[in-house]
Amino acid sequence: MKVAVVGATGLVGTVMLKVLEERNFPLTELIPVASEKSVGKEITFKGKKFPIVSMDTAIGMKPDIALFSAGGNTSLEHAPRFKEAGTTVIDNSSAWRMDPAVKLIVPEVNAHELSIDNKIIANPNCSTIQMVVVLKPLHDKYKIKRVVVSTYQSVTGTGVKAVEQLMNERKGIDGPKAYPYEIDLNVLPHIDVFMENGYTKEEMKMVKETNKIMSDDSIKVTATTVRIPVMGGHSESVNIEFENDFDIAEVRSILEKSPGIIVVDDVANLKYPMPKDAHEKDEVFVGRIRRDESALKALNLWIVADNLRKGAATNAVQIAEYLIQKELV
Ligand code: 2RA
Repeated sequence: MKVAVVGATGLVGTVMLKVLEERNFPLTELIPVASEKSVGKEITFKGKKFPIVSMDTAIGMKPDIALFSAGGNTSLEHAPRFKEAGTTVIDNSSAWRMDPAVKLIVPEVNAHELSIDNKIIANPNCSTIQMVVVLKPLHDKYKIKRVVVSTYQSVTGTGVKAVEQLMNERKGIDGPKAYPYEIDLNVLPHIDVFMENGYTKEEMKMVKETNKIMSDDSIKVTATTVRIPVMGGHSESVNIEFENDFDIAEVRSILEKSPGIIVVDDVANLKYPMPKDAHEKDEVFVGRIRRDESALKALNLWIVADNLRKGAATNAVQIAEYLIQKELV
């Protein structure tokens, strides 16, 4: 399997390479792709050095799969070129996610939708991925009416510049700014741009992507997404209202048996999911499982995952693994 990683030197691209290595992905040739300024440099993969090549060179090499994490504009311009060359593209940007002709995939939820005809596949937004992994088994059992989610998102979701801003502020030194305000000892209720309806683009991604991935527009979703000064991953407080009532012990049992989920829920011993524990892990961690006593048939959960792994790189690699397993590529 010839695999291109487009954006190989970026935060997510670097993690994609790490995940491919860790999971011993069945690749026969690796094609790292980055901007012109990086062409000619080398990356090390499984102890071997690989030269970074240009987009045109990579397309000419006709990879079987191209994992993209290089921004929406790059993906809009070049993903169709890879598709023309016979490559299946799995794109981490938001460019294709809401295109009705493009599948938006979280393997634990809707990998079954994939077919050999899907040559551009969209990887959902990190904050959406970790939430729908948990919603899916509960929706199947109790049918979800409404979801209210508040997120607490790592600066790594913004990128290297944001991490540098946080670390510089910690050291009391000036430097490049990724945010309009200080992020250290602060929180910003503002991720991406504000829309006409007063929501941010990040919040509307969670709303629209959830309905598309769950294939159910009847699920009402509202979101408040917040940036916080942490590194290890995104955390989410999720309130779910169901059509049908539930038993807490059964909810816990369903989640414990669901793919990709680890339940950490023992408050008597102060056991609950935290970004520090989710960091560099591929699972979605769920805790603080409790009935919402203010409403009928409603549940509160706390969901944590590494946004660079399950929220981006690992989910994309898992899609690629599924395509190979089902001989769709
Ligand atoms: C963020 N989910 O956290 C967005 C994009 N990675 O900034």
